[in-house]
Amino acid sequence: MPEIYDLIIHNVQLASMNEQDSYGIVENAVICIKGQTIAAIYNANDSNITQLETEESIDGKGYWMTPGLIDCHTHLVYGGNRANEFEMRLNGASYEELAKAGGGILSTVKATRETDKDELFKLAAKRLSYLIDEGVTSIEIKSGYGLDLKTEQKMLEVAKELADYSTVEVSKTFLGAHAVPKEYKDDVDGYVDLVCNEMIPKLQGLNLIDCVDAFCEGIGFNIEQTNKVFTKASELGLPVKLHAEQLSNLGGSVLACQYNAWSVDHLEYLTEQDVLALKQSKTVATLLPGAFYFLSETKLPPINALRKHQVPIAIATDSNPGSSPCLSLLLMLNMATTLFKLTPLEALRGVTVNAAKALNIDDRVGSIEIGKQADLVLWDIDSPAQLSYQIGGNPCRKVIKKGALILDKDS
Ligand code: DI6
Ligand code: FE
Repeated sequence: MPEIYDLIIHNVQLASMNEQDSYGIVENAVICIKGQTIAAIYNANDSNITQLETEESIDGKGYWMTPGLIDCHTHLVYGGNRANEFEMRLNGASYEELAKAGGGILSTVKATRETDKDELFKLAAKRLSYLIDEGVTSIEIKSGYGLDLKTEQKMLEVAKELADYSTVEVSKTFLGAHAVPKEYKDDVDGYVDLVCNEMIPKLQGLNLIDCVDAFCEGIGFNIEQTNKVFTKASELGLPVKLHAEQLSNLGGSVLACQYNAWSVDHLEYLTEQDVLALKQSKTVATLLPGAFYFLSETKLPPINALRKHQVPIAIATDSNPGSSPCLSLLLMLNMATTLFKLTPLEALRGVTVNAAKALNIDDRVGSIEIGKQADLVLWDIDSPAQLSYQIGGNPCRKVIKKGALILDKDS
């Protein structure tokens, strides 16, 4: 008796992303899905192919298929926007000056505190829909625009509800140490204590934290304060990641590696010495070309050193109202190649396999392999490089999440 599959997708060019140095291409592929899982992959010329039986099938029309894309660094839940500050910056004010003047992150904190949960949800769901439209099937969402227990909780609850509502998977990151709230303006250590002793334990108790993050920066938290947050997270068995080396080098990446961080993110000011620490760890280097671009940064992350030492590189939107108001992961592929000179293969690995590593979900998503979750995207493109090359004109045609068609632009 031949096995009966739930779904078969045939007539696709497969970029499986399951090899280090290639797209892992299978021409004229047939993907067989059982439940939520990839059960078999064939080439249409295979002799067994005639025996396949299935409940449902999709003609892939010769489209390319990649793994569902993964946006592994976003701040998608927030109130308001900062188009006004954007305008001020263009009239001469710097990002750091705006932050110091109580603008920047704190103006979004004010707006987020004032926005009720339903409205926050609506705003974030709309943003998420743009990402899904371009093939995103897993996403990370950070808190960090509440900076008090109530609002941090509200943000993380919205992130959790987005997962149920949208069918994509959401990894929830607690970023209480994102900025110092005005109530603690003169007592940063007091705020760090609040984060460690109250927020992390309570929010973990509510099952709202998958990972703990901090902004280790001159306008954020110093190494000692970051270390305190990481110590607490580790005591409670929570993994960590870090915003590090974005505007200066404080040594956050080396610290994060000592805690086996899932990733360190931004990294424009990372040194080759820091890269060696990454090499010794499993920590992923997540690059955020949208923030680099939007802040008109000129210091490039040390791409060649990361390459030389084979540190896995992920790419994400950093979607946030201040430094990367970006709702297109495909645009990040383009910027990763044009601004950071990643190859199209490296860029695509950055939003598939390596992004999965950065969220510690690479055992089930990030590549197309038998036994992995059927998170798949069909693209109307002539080659995988076109995903990085093309600017605009979204070529995504179908999105499949856990074996179910969640978006179909051909129907
Ligand atoms: N680094 C960033 O790029 C964002 N947060 C962070 O820690 C910026 C957040 C904002 O400006 O609202
Ligand atoms: Fe960020």
